[in-house]
Amino acid sequence: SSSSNDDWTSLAHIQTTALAATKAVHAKSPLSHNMTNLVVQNFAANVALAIGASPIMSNNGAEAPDLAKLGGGLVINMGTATPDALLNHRLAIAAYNATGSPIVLDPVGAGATSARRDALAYLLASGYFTLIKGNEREILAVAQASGFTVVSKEASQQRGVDSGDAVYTLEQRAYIVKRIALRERNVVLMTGATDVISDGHRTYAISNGHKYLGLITGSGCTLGTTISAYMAASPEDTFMAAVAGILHYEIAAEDAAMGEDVRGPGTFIPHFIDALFKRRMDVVEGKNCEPPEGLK
Ligand code: ATP
Ligand code: TZP
Ligand code: MG
Ligand code: MG
Repeated sequence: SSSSNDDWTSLAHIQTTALAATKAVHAKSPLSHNMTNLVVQNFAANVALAIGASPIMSNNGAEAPDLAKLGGGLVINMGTATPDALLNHRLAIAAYNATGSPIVLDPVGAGATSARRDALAYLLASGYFTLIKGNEREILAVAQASGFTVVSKEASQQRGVDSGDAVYTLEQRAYIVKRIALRERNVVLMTGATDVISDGHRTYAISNGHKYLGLITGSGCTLGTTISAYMAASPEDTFMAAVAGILHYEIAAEDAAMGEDVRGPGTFIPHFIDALFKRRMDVVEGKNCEPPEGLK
């Protein structure tokens, strides 16, 4: 149930690669350097630990050159960014680009205000992002910032950090992420009930996850943290690393939501951390690793 590509060989390959990537995060415990918003700091650190990564929340650009040498990944999340924060982000982007380590950009709320649109333009002009992720409105803001005219202004106006109802069809979403990825020569992920991810050549739709992820704050941000660790641990194919991170995250959400004690978004959160950890240990021990339904 995880891919638009129903070719058996491809799905088997995705499954094998995803399991190997989960094991790589466990084995390498990569640094996940988060320059993130004030809302999700603690949640993101706990998600990183649960999947086997080593989190550091550091917003000081001056220490980025040292951290960038440690083989980890960086998250630039502009959820509560200020002008001062953007200067630190630019220093960190330069440091990670210099070592070639991966960077995730999450332009939170980029479609909501002109200050956020300016911040996005500033960040995009600051260096190369290995992966750009966001909800529909945020990725539309990225498309506009990179000069595409496929997007109408009304469609991209965002209220706060939440995306609202989906505006585009799955095919249109796939087209948008593919076009941006080809232009930026990176990986682009548009999240939602169905996530669409592309490196310009491969484009997958992933419909795992649970509606509770849409009802808690920080699920998009902590997916970015997860992907940063996955890309750092499996740098040979950052697209497949990101797919693997999404599958780990969303299968864990499904498992957590099934818990008897889960009665809503509040009780979901601690069970989700547990399920992220359990999914990791199951994969490491070769348990519960059945391929997606389409494989049978
Ligand atoms: P928004 O603020 O618009 O909710 P976000 O940055 O929180 O955006 P989401 O689009 O909610 O990001 O995606 C975060 C994670 O939650 C992704 O893994 C996504 O697949 C998952 N998710 C969100 N809503 C649902 C849903 N209704 N069903 C399944 N998974 C979902
Ligand atoms: N306000 C500024 S950042 C933030 C809020 C509520 C968190 C957004 O988290 P997510 O992961 O995009 O839902
Ligand atoms: Mg959400
Ligand atoms: Mg978000």
